[in-house]
Amino acid sequence: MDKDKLSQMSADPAVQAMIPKAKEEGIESLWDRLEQQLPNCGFGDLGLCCRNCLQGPCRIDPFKQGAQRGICGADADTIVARNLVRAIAAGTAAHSGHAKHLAHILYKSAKGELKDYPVKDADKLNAVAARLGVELEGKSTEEIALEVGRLALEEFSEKESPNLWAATTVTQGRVETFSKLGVVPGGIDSAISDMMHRTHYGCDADPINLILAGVKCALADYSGCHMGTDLSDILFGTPQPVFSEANMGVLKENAVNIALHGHNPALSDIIVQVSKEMQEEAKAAGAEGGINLVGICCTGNEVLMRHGVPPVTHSISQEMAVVTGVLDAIVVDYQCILPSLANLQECYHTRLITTMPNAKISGAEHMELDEENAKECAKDIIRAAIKAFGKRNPDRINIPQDKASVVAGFSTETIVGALKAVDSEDPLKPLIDNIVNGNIQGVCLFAGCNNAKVPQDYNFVTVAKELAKNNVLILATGCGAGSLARHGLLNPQATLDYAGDGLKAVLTAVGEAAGLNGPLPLILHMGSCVDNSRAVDVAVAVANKLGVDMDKLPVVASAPEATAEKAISIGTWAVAGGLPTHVGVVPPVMGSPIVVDVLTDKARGLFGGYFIVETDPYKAVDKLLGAIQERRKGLGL
Ligand code: BF8
Ligand code: SF4
Repeated sequence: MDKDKLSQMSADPAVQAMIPKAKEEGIESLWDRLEQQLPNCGFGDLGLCCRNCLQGPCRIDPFKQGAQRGICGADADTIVARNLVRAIAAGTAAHSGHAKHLAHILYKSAKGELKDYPVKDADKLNAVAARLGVELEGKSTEEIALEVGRLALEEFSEKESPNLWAATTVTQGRVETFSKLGVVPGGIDSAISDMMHRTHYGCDADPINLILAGVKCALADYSGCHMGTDLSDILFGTPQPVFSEANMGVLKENAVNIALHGHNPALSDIIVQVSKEMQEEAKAAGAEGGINLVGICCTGNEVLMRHGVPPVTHSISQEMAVVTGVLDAIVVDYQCILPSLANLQECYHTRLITTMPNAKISGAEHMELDEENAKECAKDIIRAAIKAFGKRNPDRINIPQDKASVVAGFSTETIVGALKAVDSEDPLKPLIDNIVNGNIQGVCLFAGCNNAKVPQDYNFVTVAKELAKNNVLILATGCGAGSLARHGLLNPQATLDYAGDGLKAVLTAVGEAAGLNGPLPLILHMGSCVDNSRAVDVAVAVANKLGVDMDKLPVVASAPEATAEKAISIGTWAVAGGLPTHVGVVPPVMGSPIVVDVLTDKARGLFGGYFIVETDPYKAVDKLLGAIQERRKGLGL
């Protein structure tokens, strides 16, 4: 296949090696389907198609007089705003559904109903409980867990008071801004439901009112993300620095390769735990290398952060992991799983195993997680993979050798711990001093997915390298962190190769003080997409220490290859949180001048944050650096 064409699909050499193999073997890939879909519908692209009632679909033609309203009279601005906020609601439902699942597990576990889910990190439990106002004195871990589980579940329903997870984790200044604008979320599910109500036929037709409600829902999404992080840490442990590798070279020909894919650690963490006991079973089946667990997408991030499980690939290249011919099973929970994985079973022995009642895929085998017998379930799933190992087709095997070393596990606690090695009394001081003296110009959080419209990883790698060269400290989550990991940017060598002098000096000083024998990695992996909340915690701590609000900090965010509706929710709360937020693909809002104006300009007056839509990565770098410099100037730096 033509080299140029391949590099238009993915910048990852392992993926580039697998695409032609897939072609030869007659596999239809995501990129084939992209071609079949092009050109995208122009109305949908602009956000100008409405299907919210049975009279439609209605489309607004921006170039044609006389078709400026849908049948009911909704205009372009209303239709675009409705579509946008429905996407925010969907993202919120996904993130918070994940958190709610963990809240049920914590609650039932505290009642003694789930033996396989004990509290693993009591310190984190106590810290979260104290933040939520739970009295700790004289209570057992189970009693505290019960209370936190109950409070978490209450956060979903109708409530008068502000959502605790949002209210207790942002700056006072943000609380005031959100109160003034009427966007303080109460119950998370109520916020989602309100979004569906107001976008129903004949309801909210004021684009500004719709967008503000969308912001409120996005802040409920933030609560869900933060809750997801907190409860995962309580149940499965708060991540510590961990060494691993990333990309397809982590697959082993002589081992049973099992990919853990989706988002929630509820099953995947248990699989990691029991896999240790099952190595002999795998060996007895002829797999000398035993069981080799690998990660895909955010479930991959969860098990990387806590156990060092190496990620094999992410997001749009998930099919290509199957094309290697050595993946024996893909075990999925929910979100970001390509249904096409089921079709690949026609050509490869790889078993696709669904495990959640709300994410079945036709053609896949369903082995539902029974939380009361989680370890047994996990063992059954591993046995299914061991069986599949014997069915490999030797003619189909080709493992790309690409892999990069990765240091992950940068929870807020890890970062503060590393800074404590420099100043045990006042850990944030070294970070702030270096921002003030300019060694660190600012901070950028990379988040979000790969997108088939962008050569995979190209925007991530280009923007990250340029920002690092300009002494911007980089944090990353989600498939963004995965992308940067596969390209070798999450290790100390990358710091030496790509960091500007100031950044290099800081990462080296902190890394050496923390006993790493070298610098911290160029980019700090903070976890999965819900773990964007960890980055907020760091920014809030810095803002509080400096005595300014979030919208004054030289902190920016970038989702240069965003795809999922969840990314729209996160981007919206990042903007509401005061951050200039770059998106590298054009979201379907361009059909409404009012919506575009609010998101990219008016938001700034209301929240301090705003969207930067820029598809050219080099121009995006200029804009992000410009935003950082403007903030520095505002702080007198
Ligand atoms: O929640 S970055 S493709 S896996 S949505 Fe999905 Fe996007 Fe990946 Fe993580 Ni986040
Ligand atoms: Fe058309 Fe209005 Fe129905 Fe939307 S809600 S499909 S614009 S009639």
